[in-house]
Amino acid sequence: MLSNTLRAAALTLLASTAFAGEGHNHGDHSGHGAHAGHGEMAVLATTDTGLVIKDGFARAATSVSKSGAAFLLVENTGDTADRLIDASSDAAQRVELHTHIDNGDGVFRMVHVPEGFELAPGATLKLARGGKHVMLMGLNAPMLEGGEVAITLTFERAGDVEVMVPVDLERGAGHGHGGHGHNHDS
Ligand SMILES: [Cu+2]
Repeated sequence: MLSNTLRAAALTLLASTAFAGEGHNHGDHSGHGAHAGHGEMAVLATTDTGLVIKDGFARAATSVSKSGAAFLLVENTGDTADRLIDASSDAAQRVELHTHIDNGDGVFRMVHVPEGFELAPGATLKLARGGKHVMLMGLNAPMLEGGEVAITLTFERAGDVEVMVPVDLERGAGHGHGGHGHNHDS
């Protein structure tokens, strides 16, 4: 794990923006905050089976956060169903597929989804703030603006697909957000 740590540190050291922060939570209690502000629909990877992985980004609430999350879209342009069943990354000690569920009282709670997310033919799986996401627990290095996180997505049918996801700390933070995480300097 040490070499992983060094690698992750090297990646994130590419970022030059320093920012102060407080708290260490995942930051997404308020749910429907995912209005993409300045997203390009960059394609990160495609598979022979017709999956198109695009529009990804990763974030953590602060520079001292112990965890972060990654978000992206997976479009199934093929004619066979698939399923996103796992994710892994050297950037964190533990990586899980998560979603948010509403307890019924308006409070959203993150839960691990071990069975993963279905990908019907023609459907687009959306991992977005306030909803499904790749959870990165125990970050090996701070997640800094301008950095990148390598994430391997495991699909039931298409197998492992590695994507490089840019760190974007501001994305989706402008609307319906709980109020934490507005700590960037610029
Ligand atoms: Cu989570």
